Amino acid sequence: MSLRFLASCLLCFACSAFAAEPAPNPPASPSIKLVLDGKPADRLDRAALALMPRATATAAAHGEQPATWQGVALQDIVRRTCVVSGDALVGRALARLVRVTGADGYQVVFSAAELDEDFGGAVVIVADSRDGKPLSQDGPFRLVVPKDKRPARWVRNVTTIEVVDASTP
Ligand SMILES: Nc1nc2c(c(=O)[nH]1)N[C@H]1C(S)=C(S)[C@@H](COP(=O)(O)O)O[C@H]1N2
Ligand SMILES: [Mo]
Repeated sequence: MSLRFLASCLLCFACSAFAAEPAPNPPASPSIKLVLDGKPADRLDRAALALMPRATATAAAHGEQPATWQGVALQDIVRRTCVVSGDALVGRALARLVRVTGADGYQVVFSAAELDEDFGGAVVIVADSRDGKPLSQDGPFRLVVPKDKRPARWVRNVTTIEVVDASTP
């Protein structure tokens, strides 16, 4: 066995060992976890939200100048989470809640009917941009509830949206 052959074998081994090293995962883009009745259903990142119908509202929190918020209607996200036959909200679905959680654990709820066009039809936006710019410290996702008299349900840093069956037997 020549020295050269041995050297090339060693080199090959070293290379394959190096190649076998798992590639570091690219950092996951921030996303919102969707949960249906306690079970993780989906994740929505910026790119996924950008593919959904866009919603816009002009609204101001706490004496700030009104801003133009853009994102996706919470109702569209709820519809995507609940795979229900037909669109009408009937039966037990009328006892559903939509719970939104922020990174600090802050939580608010809406009733499914409050958001549904056939009932309350409230405009609630999961915003990813403000005046044309991505959200910074309050984001990347923030709830905007233009018709609420106080901005307490404008959850900052939204991490989770859950659809919860709040009916009792
Ligand atoms: N994640 C998170 N979002 C939150 C809160 C909070 O404590 N945590 N406070 C709420 C309350 S009570 C208000 S009044 C508004 C304040 O929003 P602002 O800081 O843009 O004025 O944020 C809401 N969103
Ligand atoms: Mo508040």
